[in-house]
Amino acid sequence: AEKEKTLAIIKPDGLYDNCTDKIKNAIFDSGFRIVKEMLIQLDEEAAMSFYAEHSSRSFFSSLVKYMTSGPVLIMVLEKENAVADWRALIGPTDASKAKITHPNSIRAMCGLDIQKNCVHGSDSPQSAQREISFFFKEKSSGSAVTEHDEL
Ligand code: YYY
Ligand code: MG
Repeated sequence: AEKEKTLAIIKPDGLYDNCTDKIKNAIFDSGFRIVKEMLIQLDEEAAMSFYAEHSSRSFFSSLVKYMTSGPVLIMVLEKENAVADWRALIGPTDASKAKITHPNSIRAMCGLDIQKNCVHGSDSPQSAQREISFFFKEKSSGSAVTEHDEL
């Protein structure tokens, strides 16, 4: 069947301690390939733009502050049914609830609460396309993008 791509982000709280390794192991154990990755520090403008759909929500400014509080690891993941399978693997938004209802999920494993939930996942194939091109523009020279042909 067709391979699909999705956008994953390891958020600032997921880049502490051994969480990055745990998350990457979960990614590989579930059959995803990391097609692209880059470690970046989001500025306020980028974080606001990425989460624009939430701009009217009460948590927006707090979310932007959190997402700019340290580096994030942006990844393009590929496998069959990547979008839905990655959402299933990360678990519900509220990591504190995930610990009870989805104990094997990534957010249960490495997240803390509804804001510090350690990872992002695109919520639909359309979002995935938009979010991938948000971070990985067409062949620009001098970008920090690392491309892996084969891992
Ligand atoms: O897609 P997902 O990340 O699971 O949740 P969204 O509803 O799209 O919210 C995006 C992001 O915003 C969430 O990962 C944490 C944060 N957030 C929050 O801080 N407080 C909320 N009540 C809801 C979401
Ligand atoms: Mg979302």
